[in-house]
Amino acid sequence: METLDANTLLFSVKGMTCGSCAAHIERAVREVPGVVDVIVDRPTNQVRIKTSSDTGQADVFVRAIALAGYVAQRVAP
Ligand SMILES: [Cu+2]
Repeated sequence: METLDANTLLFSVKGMTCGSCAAHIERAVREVPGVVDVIVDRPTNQVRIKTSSDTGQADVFVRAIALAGYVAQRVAP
């Protein structure tokens, strides 16, 4: 497993039931400015988001994922 760098945020997301949920979340997160990469792992319900700057972004992603219809909680770092 790769290590988390300073600009990578990890979230636990509730409500993903299929691949289109994962795609839906990925699309919503990619619309947030500053996102470099998004990995949605459905088996573990985790969403890993790599950004160009970590500053104050966690709440923005929680909101973006909520607007897509899912509940996200930051788990790390
Ligand atoms: Cu689904």
